Amino acid sequence: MQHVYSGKVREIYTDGDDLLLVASDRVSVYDVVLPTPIPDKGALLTQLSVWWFGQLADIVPNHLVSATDVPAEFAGRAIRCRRLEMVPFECIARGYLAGSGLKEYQATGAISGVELPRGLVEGSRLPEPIFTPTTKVSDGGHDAPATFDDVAAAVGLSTATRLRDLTLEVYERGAARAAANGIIVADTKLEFGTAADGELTLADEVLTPDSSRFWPESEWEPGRPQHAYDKQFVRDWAAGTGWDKNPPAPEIPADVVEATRARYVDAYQKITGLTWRA
Ligand code: Q0Z
Repeated sequence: MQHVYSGKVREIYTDGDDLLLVASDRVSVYDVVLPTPIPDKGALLTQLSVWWFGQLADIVPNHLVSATDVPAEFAGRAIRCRRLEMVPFECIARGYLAGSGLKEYQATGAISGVELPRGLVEGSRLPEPIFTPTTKVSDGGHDAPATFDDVAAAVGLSTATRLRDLTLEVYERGAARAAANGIIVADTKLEFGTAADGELTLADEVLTPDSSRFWPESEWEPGRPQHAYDKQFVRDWAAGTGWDKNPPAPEIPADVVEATRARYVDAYQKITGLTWRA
């Protein structure tokens, strides 16, 4: 087993021909990783993603090999997956206006070349979900918007069309399931790759609160920043500490850790209908 990549909160190892994607209990705010872990966060996100792979299997094949055949030290919070030739774009679907999409809309009236109606505000629901890919920036910088035509120029029109259709189909399936249980999925980021047999394959993690914006439906109010389903307690606490958002971040108090863990459990349970192990 060889460690090949560290993200802010996840790691990648190679194991023979396979990859192991390992989710930690680390949490970040304002792009800074906090020193205090959220117990079970890595397992909750991994198991939610695994559940989604099963739910979405009729739409698109995925990279999952096993969620149990992983080293004991990573049990529950890692997957074994097939190593793919990755598509060099993040495939993002948006149903609501937030984040970099909001910024782009405010500056240009469009996101990734998709024209939107005037008068939308932060948190607005879009007339219909849209495909807003970004190019991956390798050195950890922020991703840059790409248009559908950029994707088509890189991978061909038929693959680009398939990526757009799959991304929107996965988003619509996921957003509908979450909405039925009080969670808005404002947007989601998908990664695809090509398997040895040439099949377009869903990779990475899917429809988790780390790869998507989850909002509590009961608190949705367009015209202001929305409350994050998972990290709102950490954000509110961080804002109240006077911390300047530069590393090192302060330790998270126990009550904020517990409230945040409860939100990850709640999102897992609401979406899957399963009970999280105690
Ligand atoms: C996913 C990422 C993570 C940091 C590479 N099946 C695959 N084949 C080849 N490459 C990847 C995958 Cl999933 C791949 N990422 C994203 C995941 C930590 C970055 F766990 N990078």
